[in-house]
Amino acid sequence: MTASDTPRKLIIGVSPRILRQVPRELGFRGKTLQYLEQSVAQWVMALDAVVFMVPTVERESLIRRAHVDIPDIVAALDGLILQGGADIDPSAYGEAPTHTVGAVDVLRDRFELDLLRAFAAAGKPVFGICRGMQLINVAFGGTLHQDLRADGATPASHVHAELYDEHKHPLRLDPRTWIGAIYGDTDEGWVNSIHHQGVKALGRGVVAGAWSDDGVIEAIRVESPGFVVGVQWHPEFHDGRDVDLLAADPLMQAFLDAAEAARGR
Ligand SMILES: [Mn+2]
Repeated sequence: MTASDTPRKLIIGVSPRILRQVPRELGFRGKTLQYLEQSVAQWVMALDAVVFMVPTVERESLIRRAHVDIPDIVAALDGLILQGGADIDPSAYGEAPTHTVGAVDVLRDRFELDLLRAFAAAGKPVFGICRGMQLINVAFGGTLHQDLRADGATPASHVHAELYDEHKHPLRLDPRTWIGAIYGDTDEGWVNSIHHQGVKALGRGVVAGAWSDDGVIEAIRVESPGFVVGVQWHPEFHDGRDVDLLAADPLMQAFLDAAEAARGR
């Protein structure tokens, strides 16, 4: 057996967060940063896949003239992870923003929507984390609560500034769904919670599979061939230190298994 007989490792793309107002002490005066919080990348690599960051292509910029575009990115990768981050501009789901919406980034919204639709159309898996899950719902025509509490969706807070990723709540899983199957030996658990928005109306063919104890949708899957899924919590922060929290690796393994299956087709 030679090196060429060894199948190459899966290559997973992660879309970056964008920082347009860079703190002075970091330098980069007047520049925009696209960045990756390392936990996501470390989580993927721990399960033996290669991770590349996929910088946002700004349509009006010089990069566009280099003719690198969505199909080139889809062709180069076996799967896509959409990270958490800023609120989605409500115009993406046909609403006017209320005062509860935080900073938005329309360019990132547009790029990630195009990217995820292209991966889904190519039959390559997409895994959305927090904002990424919300974006999947929006991509298929769903809507969001611009703020869960202000909308009256729940009296409980799904975000806690001081506790940050130590803020958690119980989760109920539907055993008949993909997420229920992953955690087959239990239909409940705990997850962290670092979000103030959430799914309102589900998109076309989007199915919920997990809910918080106060009824907020916490996991979805697009009901189509392929594997387009999202979770509202941040599994990349479930590092085993809090034994109450659902193990993260079964989720990532399911995503990588889907990427391997898609590669074989
Ligand atoms: Mn939550």
